[in-house]
Amino acid sequence: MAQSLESIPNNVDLSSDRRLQRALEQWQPNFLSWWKDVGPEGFQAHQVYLRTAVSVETEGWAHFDYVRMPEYRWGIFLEPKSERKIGFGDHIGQPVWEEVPGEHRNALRRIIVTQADTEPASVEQQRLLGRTCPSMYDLRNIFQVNVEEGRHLWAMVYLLHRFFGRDGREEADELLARRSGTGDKPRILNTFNEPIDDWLSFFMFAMFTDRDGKFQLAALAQSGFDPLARTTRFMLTEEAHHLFVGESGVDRVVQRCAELMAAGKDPRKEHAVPLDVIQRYINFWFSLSLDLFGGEVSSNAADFFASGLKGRFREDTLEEHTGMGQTYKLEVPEGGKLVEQEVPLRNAMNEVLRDEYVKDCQRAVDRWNKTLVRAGNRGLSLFLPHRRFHRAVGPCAGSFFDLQGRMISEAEFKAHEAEWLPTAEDREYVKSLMHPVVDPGKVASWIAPPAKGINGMPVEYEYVKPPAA
Ligand code: BYC
Repeated sequence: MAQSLESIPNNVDLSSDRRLQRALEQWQPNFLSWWKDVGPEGFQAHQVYLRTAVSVETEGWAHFDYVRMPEYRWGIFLEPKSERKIGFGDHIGQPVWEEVPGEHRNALRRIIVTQADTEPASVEQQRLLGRTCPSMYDLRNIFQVNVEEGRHLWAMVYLLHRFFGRDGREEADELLARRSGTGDKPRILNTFNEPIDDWLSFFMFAMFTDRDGKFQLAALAQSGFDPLARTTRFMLTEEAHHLFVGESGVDRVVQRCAELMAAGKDPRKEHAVPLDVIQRYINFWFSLSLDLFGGEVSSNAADFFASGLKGRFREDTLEEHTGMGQTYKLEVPEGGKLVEQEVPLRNAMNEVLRDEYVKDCQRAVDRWNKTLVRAGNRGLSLFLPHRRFHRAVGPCAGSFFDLQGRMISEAEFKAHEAEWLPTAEDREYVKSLMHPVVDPGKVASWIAPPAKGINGMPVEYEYVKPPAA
């Protein structure tokens, strides 16, 4: 029996809108059966020490307790209304919209559906990982991420049901019908169809792909469509934990490798991940995640900005908000070489957001490099490949570049591919390390223990309890 809607925490006064309530009541059991079918496999009856958002107030959004995942209270939260004005684009200074303006309906629906689609996709991608967790702490963390992606899906489905009538309801149903990685009904964006079948990939995904989520949500948090802005602002508070899981997860893999190297040992012989394999995983997941920002020059992006639907990262802190009369310089491949192009700034909004993303990724890589040095390794470092490397979206797709972004021939790329991107052997080796470690406080051979536990609990706390016999 599905939970009654009244038991779903919400601050949108659901019970006062009977039509909406009925529509969501019809969607809810389908969500739960989707969760049971393609959510975390083998752990649906376990008791997991989870954070549940019960309100948007500081003390309400981080309530910790043991929960069985299908009973997690997926709530609908929007930050409170304020007297905001549209902060950028052609409608700058006008009051924000509380309803969808007819002329922006299609664009908004498309943005919301694209955002929404990534949430269930990531749960599907990660569904088998519980079986090979490197520690109980990590097991709990992946489940936390999974239930919150489920909540983010609820957040977007609420917007579709509330503001897009029948079309919105159909889109909400489609969100449960598509499946990551399938040929006939794949997820919308390419990265969300990639398999994630080992924990190094999961940490890379949470580091690089979830970080696209941070920047896209931050751009939507500026939206002139206020319900979207208020929803995404609250989602960002949860997103921070996902990024922590990714960044610190990779850091612990680097730390284990670094400590072994500093002790004169071969990480491979000690069942850890060698540095060159870590680098190839970075190259792969960073380049894949760069694609999620869309093409470098995009009329969609220009339209989204002009119409006030999607701003820049921290738009409210910038000095100029129309993007008019300004240009952006970039190098694109043309006729077999790179040529400099100067495009109107509005058309480069995807690239502007990607710039912020790259800076944030570099900060995390700098931290991993400090970990290498702290363990006693000099002269070794990890790095981000150039943003032209291994792209499948935008003008660089179809051309070949090395890690420094130099244009090369396909033959040259092929000759170096095994140095630059994970090989079948790398993937097999990483998979061979994936044995479950579930004794509280113990960790797998390939990763350092976490620095501290969750919510003030010790690292050896029993974060996941098996179902009662
Ligand atoms: N894969 O004008 P263009 C997250 C399509 S992650 C496949 O260059 P645009 C999360 C594009 O749709 C954040 N197709 O790009 C993370 C268009 O198609 P049409 C998710 C792609 O439209 C981890 C064509 O190529 N949120 O939250 O300016 C776990 C030309 O497009 C891709 C959002 O994405 C791709 N990678 O920008 C859980 C925010 N890229 O028109 C969650 C909403 C582009 O030819 N989405 N295309 O049919 C958007 O703002 C935009 O749709 C995009 C693309 C930034 C994705």
